Amino acid sequence: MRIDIVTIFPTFFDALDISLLGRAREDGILEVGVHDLRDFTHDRHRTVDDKPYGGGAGMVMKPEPWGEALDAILGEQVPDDGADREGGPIVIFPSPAGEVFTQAMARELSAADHLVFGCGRYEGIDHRVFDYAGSRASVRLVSLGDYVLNGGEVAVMAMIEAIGRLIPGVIGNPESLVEESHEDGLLEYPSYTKPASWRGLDVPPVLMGGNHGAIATWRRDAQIERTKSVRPDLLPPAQSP
Ligand code: 6GU
Repeated sequence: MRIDIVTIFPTFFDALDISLLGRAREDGILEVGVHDLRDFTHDRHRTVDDKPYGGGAGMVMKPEPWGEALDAILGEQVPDDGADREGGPIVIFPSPAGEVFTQAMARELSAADHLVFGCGRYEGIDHRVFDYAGSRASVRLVSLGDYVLNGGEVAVMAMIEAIGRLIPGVIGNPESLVEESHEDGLLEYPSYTKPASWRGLDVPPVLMGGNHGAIATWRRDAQIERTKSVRPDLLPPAQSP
């Protein structure tokens, strides 16, 4: 997979060199390009923002640098003719006004060949940038959840980690992916390791008994209990009597 990121804080993404995703990049599974939006300006101050039409607080990101950045990244990949974009690049703009990012979305996006992330700052990006990007690629506005961040960088980092680890070959043991929170619609069961007794706290005996059926049942029950108490919204609606 190829990932391009447009941001006014390129060093923020230095952290992508480390850990699992750093290894995936060394192995050639993942290719990442980080682009400084200010490199696509032409004035002495490298201006990327201006006052909003209609007034109001804050600044809005100007469309011109975004247009040039998208042109440089997308190149001739998709003609501007409204053709079928299936399989083409997907441009993602992090936004608290977007659809909520989920494990299902991460899995879907992990199958793409090319993702482009556009990190907005200030009060947002001139809306025409989304329309223009939509004429060149599939566009999605995506939110991490119901709270406000100062800019898209932290959100994009989270999305890249969630997506990147689902790309085949990135995680050494793919089986570790199937029993995680959210993969089967439930939160994951609690895990324990040695010692069996620690500071007066004991590991549930069933996990040490070697009865695999009993262990599976205990884990499933623990998942359901945990989900009921912390995230009842994830459970199917209760049966009416
Ligand atoms: Cl994706 N961006 C910003 N700026 N704030 C957010 C968010 C994204 N998701 C939740 N809050």
